[in-house]
Amino acid sequence: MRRLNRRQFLTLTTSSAATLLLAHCADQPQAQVNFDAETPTPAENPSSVRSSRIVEFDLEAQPSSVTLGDRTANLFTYNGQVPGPRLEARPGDTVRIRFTNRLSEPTNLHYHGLHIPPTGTADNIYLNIGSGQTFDYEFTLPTDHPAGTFFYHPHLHGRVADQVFRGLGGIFVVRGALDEIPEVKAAQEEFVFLKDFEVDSNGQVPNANPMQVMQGREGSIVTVNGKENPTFSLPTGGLLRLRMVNASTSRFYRLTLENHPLHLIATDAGAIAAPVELQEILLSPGERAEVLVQGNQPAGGYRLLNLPYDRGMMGMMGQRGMGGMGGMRGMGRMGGMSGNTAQTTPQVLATIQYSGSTTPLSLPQQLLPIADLPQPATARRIELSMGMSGMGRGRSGMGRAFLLNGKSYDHDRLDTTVRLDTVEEWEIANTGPMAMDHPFHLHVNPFQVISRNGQPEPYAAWKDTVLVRANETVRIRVPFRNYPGKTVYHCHILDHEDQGMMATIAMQA
Ligand SMILES: [Cu+2]
Repeated sequence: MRRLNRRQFLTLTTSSAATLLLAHCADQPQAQVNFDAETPTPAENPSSVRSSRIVEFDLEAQPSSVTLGDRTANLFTYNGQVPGPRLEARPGDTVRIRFTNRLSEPTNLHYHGLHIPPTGTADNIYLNIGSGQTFDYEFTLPTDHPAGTFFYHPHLHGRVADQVFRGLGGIFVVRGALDEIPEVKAAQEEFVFLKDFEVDSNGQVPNANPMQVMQGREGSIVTVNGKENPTFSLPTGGLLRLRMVNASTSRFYRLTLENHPLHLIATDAGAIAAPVELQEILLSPGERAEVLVQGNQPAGGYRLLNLPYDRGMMGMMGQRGMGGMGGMRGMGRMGGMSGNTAQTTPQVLATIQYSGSTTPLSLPQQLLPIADLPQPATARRIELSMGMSGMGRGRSGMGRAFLLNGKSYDHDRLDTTVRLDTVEEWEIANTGPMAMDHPFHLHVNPFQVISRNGQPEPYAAWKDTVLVRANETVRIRVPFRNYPGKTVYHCHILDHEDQGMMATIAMQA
């Protein structure tokens, strides 16, 4: 690693983003920052410093013993920690990740939400990195890549739900224009990595049974940044920026903060045009949201709550939310792993504690414009459904198949072909008498939601995962840009994905 000369170092540290990144590296010794030795970097021009930067990280997937609350849990981790180290880069950066698999099974990495190639050493989910192997990921973020909160996790089909449930996942931050908006920059930044776990009395993660797999497994230990009910401090008059990621295999989070509205500033793939005041936010697996919280209430502690939400029982068990599986729900409350807790009381996720005071900070009026998408060249319909399984692949132990357009995932089948530099409109319908909620995720290209059941979306936003509720039809518009190659779209209840609710898309020049 080339040492920075003093002039470059001073330039970089006068930029707050660079300071954050360097500070971050200091507390996470695995992360390194390199600066391209070949490219001259005029110190007077910070943007050219950024555009020539190389950021390097070492990541090891490994079995680790981790403390979760008052328990010791034998989990899968990146670099021994849960969540994995936070990786940070800027638009235009070249990212190198030396990835080593110290698990006893194959795995790989998916860069959820990043607009990078689906091929080669980038967001290539077809890689199979065997036990003991090292692989060098390398990709360059486009210079117009949005700033936002992204998410890396394994994506080796058939093992995704289990590896994520055992602990694999981390945040990938892209810092850019959103972070430079003065009010956003002034806010205290905190990350909220939402993840549930289950461990038995020996600290082992239990295997999911077929019912749990069918519903999507949930754990009874619900954590924020690997901790139960952590505290975030907020000065009176200040602003708190919560950057929230649902990193769970299957659990949904219906988030609300006592006595404080949430001012949404960014969704999955970056900023929205102006803050939107919300009383609650629902995050299904894979979704992210960034909110600002104003410290304008009487000093004290306020709980970030996960409100009850029923994402649908298996239809065959009876009416949605009407009990059906009372035993299973009871088990969830008592602490055992369930398929779908359908919890009935709010859970405390974290506490916002007032501490000190500051000159009152205001909310931003505007954030970043969101491009209108042109009329689509092509329309498609994608049906999410659960059928009776035949003899094919993707069969669940309970005889249910998880299907996209009536088919279970087949690695060798190409389901959708699109042309680069076109915009498509997709109608995603969650159909069938046994429907439950499915979060729909498309790799590589973010999209905008146009309508839900015919109701126009209230504000424009870039998404890569959208919840399609039972018996709902969601229309999205997707611009396919930059990168040819094959990738997938799928349900982000990862047990459903592993069981076949996934399809292959080819982007062609
Ligand atoms: Cu699903």
